[in-house]
Amino acid sequence: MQEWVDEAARLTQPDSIYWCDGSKEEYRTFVERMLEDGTLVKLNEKTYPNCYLHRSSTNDVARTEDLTFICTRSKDDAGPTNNWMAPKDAKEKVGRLFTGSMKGRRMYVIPYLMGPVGSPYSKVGIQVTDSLYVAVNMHIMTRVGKPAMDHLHESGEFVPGLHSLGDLDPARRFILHFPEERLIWSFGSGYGGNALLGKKCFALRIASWMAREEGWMAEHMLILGLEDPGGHKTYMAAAFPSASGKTNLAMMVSALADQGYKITTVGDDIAWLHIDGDGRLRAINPEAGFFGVAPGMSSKTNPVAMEMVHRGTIFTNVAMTPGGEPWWEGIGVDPPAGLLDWRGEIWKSGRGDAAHPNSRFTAPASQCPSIDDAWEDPEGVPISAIIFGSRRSVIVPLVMQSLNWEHGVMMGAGMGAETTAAATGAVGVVRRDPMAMLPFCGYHMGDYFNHWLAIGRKLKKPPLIFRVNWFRKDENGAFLWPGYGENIRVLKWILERVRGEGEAVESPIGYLPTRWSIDTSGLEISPETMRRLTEVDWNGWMNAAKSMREFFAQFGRRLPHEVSHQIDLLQQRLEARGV
Ligand code: GTP
Ligand code: SPV
Ligand code: MN
Repeated sequence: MQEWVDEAARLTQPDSIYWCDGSKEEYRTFVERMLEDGTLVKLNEKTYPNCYLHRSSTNDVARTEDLTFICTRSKDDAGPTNNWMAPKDAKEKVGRLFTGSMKGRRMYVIPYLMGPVGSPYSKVGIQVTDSLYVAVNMHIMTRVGKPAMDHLHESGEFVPGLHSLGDLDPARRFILHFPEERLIWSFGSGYGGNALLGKKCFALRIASWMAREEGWMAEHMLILGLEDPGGHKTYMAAAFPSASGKTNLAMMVSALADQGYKITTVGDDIAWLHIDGDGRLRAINPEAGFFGVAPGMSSKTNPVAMEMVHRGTIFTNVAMTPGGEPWWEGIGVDPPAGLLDWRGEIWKSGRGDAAHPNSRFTAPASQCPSIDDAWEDPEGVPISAIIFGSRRSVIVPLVMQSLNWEHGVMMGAGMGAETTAAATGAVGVVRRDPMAMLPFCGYHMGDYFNHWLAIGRKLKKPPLIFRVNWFRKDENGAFLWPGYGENIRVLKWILERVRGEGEAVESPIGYLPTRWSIDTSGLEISPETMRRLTEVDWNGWMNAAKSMREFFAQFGRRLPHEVSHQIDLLQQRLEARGV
């Protein structure tokens, strides 16, 4: 580790090197320094104690998928859905940018642990960075210092990550992964998934590669516990693309609380899944905090997260009221006069969003009111259902269940999703986003589907696989389903299916809930709306099947035959129904 840090310092030439210990005192010192130089603004101490606002550079506000590369020796190993550079070329090109990039700056060395202390599934990363903002965010998002060093003494393994802000020019921004070396290089961005290297770079891209080699899975999934009226808990994991509802589902306040259905939170973004001795899938949350989307969050939609972010939280690119409180679209109160937008300028209505659509909060998981008792269990929690979901304004029903594991893998692999502000580029465009991993799979997607199939074969008690869609719209563009806390009604049906109870009809696309099997008690929703939510657009599905087939074709020989077979079966079932 010392050798690697020395090497990084020789390349980037910082004025000094500081080794982070992860202590509260260190966090306070870093915050003080950033308040002095303006990197952070202190928020209202009475209503938001120990909360700060950071405004990032205006061209550095989201992940940049076009500047993200998988650098494998063979291009084919990165697959057709990843950007690729040869490792040697990447190191030459970006090595030039790193050369002397920390001159006049301090290098922070951050040893961090991904996963619970004492877990056989946890892994160590070392990030060096010249950004204090990154350092304090890593403090919240991971376990920095002693937990990492202790684990390192046992395992002797770590994933190094070199990060420098450079001049934040997107023309000189590169997010590079060398999975064969288990190495990360990130240059020219200070934002979220580009810069907090434990998150998407390590826990998904590098970890997905390690997971395939070692026989486990690294997935873009929340983990939640669903407690029934008898107090029995069932854990579920759900993969939704960025900004598509994971944090909200994981922290939902159940609309069926009076019946005794309750949600607890294990994780909101990433799951590492292993097969246990009984042949069940178990999940740990490798993170220690939440980097969540602010817009749309209110005491109505997500009271748990609202309570969580009222102390000890860092806000990035939200708006600020004259009283020093954070503000965003959908917070539930009108924008006050004198509101400063995310750039720090006086906001006027009609001038676009006050908070950036991808503005975020960073808060410790331990502070989450709904945190699950077992969230740091070294063995993880057993998973009974896997749920795929995405934004689809048409075609995809509120919920359906796959016919079996292979059908479920095809369902996830062919998932269509409308893009969001979490990455740069157009918003609302439909693309295929397999298992919500399109931007995060560190290897060839065809091999990734194969890995899912292989895991399925090894499981004695495989979780059931479902597809959900909270985002179907009517002809006026309004959401048909109320969403948020009402999503418990869908989870209740999923739980019943897991127990072999809930009613369903078999259809060409999977098992659908029967007319009355989704509990709508106490919800004002017309039978007509419910019918539309669960209605199947058969022609739409036939077209979707064709579009999936085209998408899968790019994987060539590496596409598992099981997946093409499942598409054949889907088309045959649709045809047999006269579509
Ligand atoms: P990442 O952190 O980018 O991975 O996002 P995420 O999947 O955790 O998404 P999050 O829960 O933060 O939600 C993103 C946006 O979707 C927010 O603006 C939410 O208010 C909105 N949203 C979440 N759940 C629902 C829902 O059930 N219905 C509707 N209409 N919107 C929702
Ligand atoms: C996502 O984009 O899926 C996120 C935010 O969770 S980031 O950390 O920027 O990747
Ligand atoms: Mn995410």
